[in-house]
Amino acid sequence: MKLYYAKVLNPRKVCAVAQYLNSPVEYVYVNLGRGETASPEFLKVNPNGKVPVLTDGDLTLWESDAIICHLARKAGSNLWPADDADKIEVLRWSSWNANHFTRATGALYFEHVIKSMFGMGDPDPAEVDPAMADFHKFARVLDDHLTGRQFLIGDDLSVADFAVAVSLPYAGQMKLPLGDYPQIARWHDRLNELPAWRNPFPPSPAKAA
Ligand SMILES: N[C@@H](CCC(=O)N[C@@H](CS)C(=O)NCC(=O)O)C(=O)O
Repeated sequence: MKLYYAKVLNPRKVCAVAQYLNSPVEYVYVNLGRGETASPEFLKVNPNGKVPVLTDGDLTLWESDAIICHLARKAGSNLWPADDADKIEVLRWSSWNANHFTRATGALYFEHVIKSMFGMGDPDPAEVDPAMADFHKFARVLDDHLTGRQFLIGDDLSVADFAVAVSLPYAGQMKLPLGDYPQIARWHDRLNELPAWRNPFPPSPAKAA
């Protein structure tokens, strides 16, 4: 398997799952600063021009949430739950995350992290303020859900935890007020006990795509 990645948000969750599972992937670094996602070679792998992408034999899979489910299922790991009702829960939280929670934190990540990484200017309050309002709205939902639960889906770690927590390692840079949400902070502290979560990326870029 080949995993195309860059050291940014969505590839982070895939690299973390691959490291956690010891998945036999060859990491292929894609240099966003050099615009490599727009190269004709890369667009053949992912016509969306985005990382991450996984290739596994004849299968080419884009979308980080699909990739982490594939890696977990292939490894026979209960990160991809055995129970059908729990699989629906994975779908629910992944969908909620993409449409609400990480939609808000992703905007904050762009304003506070990506703009500074690529010299794109200061955060724009017109983008930051509504994203922060959305963060509060959906963080309340997440915090309430986590009350009395160790992980998102009961007491077992699943791919949903990797998906929904993806922006939290950048909370400081993004100025997320996690102190207002003690259950989220406690849950993320638990994820931080995993070496794969703390250090998801391979040691050095292997080669450009
Ligand atoms: N929904 C996609 C989002 C992928 C995405 O937005 N990737 C960003 C990095 S986090 C990217 O490749 N940006 C580079 C570009 O757009 O050229 C997923 O979850 O995989």
